[in-house]
This record gives sequence, structure tokens and C-alpha cells, in this order.
Amino acid sequence: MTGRDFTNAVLGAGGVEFPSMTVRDRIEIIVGDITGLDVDAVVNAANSSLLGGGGVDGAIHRAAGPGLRAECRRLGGCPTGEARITSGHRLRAAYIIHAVGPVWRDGSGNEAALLAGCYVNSLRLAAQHAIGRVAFPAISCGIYRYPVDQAAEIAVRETAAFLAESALPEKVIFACFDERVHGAYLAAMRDWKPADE
Ligand code: AR6
Repeated sequence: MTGRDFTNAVLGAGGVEFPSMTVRDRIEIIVGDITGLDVDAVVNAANSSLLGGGGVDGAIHRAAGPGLRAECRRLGGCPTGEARITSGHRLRAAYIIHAVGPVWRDGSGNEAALLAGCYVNSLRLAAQHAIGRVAFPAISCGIYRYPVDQAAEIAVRETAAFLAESALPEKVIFACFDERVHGAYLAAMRDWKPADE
């Protein structure tokens, strides 16, 4: 911790400027099921139809109930690397942000940029909707077979860069479903360096 991260300084009551939390303080890495988290928004690792599937997508649709599928159907799909927002339906979270990650092939198909797009576009939607706490799963790291270490590095890098420029979302939680993914995120966070260092 450098103690000199004032990039998110805000004007407090009475117009006094005070530094908010550092970017590192605003990122939390946990092991757990994303569907039950007490956050304002959960991100879904969707497919471009947005109509549900297996993995975390299936779990979110099951927990949110049939109203989610009906709302998703009205969105008419989403290209890879982009994101769309719906209400949270029966989840505790008020919103669900549906991001479509790339299928991993060999890395030469623009996979890294598309995965980075998922994070940036999801965070942009969160900021636009004044979302305070948002939780991400490891997008593309399951059925889409993205190498977890590389995906975790992208997730941390893109999220940290976004938070350095934006007061919202206040907090990003990486919800890791197993210890392997958890370890990859902890390593990525440990190795991350702010751009000015
Ligand atoms: N909470 C948190 N993480 C979870 C949960 C959960 N409840 N369930 C699984 N994960 P995946 P993808 C983890 O396969 O690779 C669907 O069919 C999982 O262990 O859900 O982006 C979609 O419709 C892994 O680390 O998503 C698409 O067709 C991570 O979430 C396709 O799968 C992502 O795994 C998307 O594949």
C-alpha cells in the first residue's frame, strides 16, 4: 500500500476533500456462490443469446426465476465482449449484468481484448446505474475454457484501471467458485502494480 492513491478523492460534506479507499482496498476476492451474495449487482457469464445456459449462467437464472429469462428475451442478444443489464428479479442483488465472454481457442482470436471488454463494459454499466457493490464470476473460465491465470490477470488489471478513474462502483468482489480460481485471483492481485509505480 503506498498511501498516496488520491485518484478517487471526493468532496465530502462541507466541501472538504478527503482521499477515498485505494483501488486495492476496493477489490475483494472471495470463494463462494455468486447467486447468494449481498451486493447491488452480480455479473453473469452469459452467452450471446442471453437466454441462459449451464455454469454460473444456469445458477443465476435458477435463482432469479423465470422473469429474468423473459426480460433477457426482450434484449435480443449481446455480442461477445459486451454486456447488458437487467433487474435482479428474485436475487438479493437489484441488478444482473450479463457479460458475454469469449470461447478460448488458442489466444490468437482476440480473446484477451474480448475478455477485457467484458470487464470494462460491465463496470461502465455499473457506474451508469450508480451501483455500489458488484460481484464478478471468473468470466470464460468454465465451459469457455479460458486459462484461469491469464483471465484473472485481465480481470484484475482492467478492474483496477477502471476503479482508478471512477468512484463507482465503490467495491468489486471477485467471487471464485473453487480454490484453483481463488488462487489465480490472489496471485493476480499480488502481482498487480498501479500504473504510476
Ligand atoms: N458462483 C460463482 N462462480 C460460479 C458459479 C456460481 N454459482 N457457478 C460456476 N461458477 P461458466 P463461461 C464459475 O462455465 O466459461 C454457460 O452455459 C465456474 O467455476 O459458468 O463464461 C453460458 O450460457 C467458472 O470458474 O462460464 C455460456 O454458454 C466461472 O464461474 C457458457 O456457459 C465461469 O464458468 C459461458 O462459459
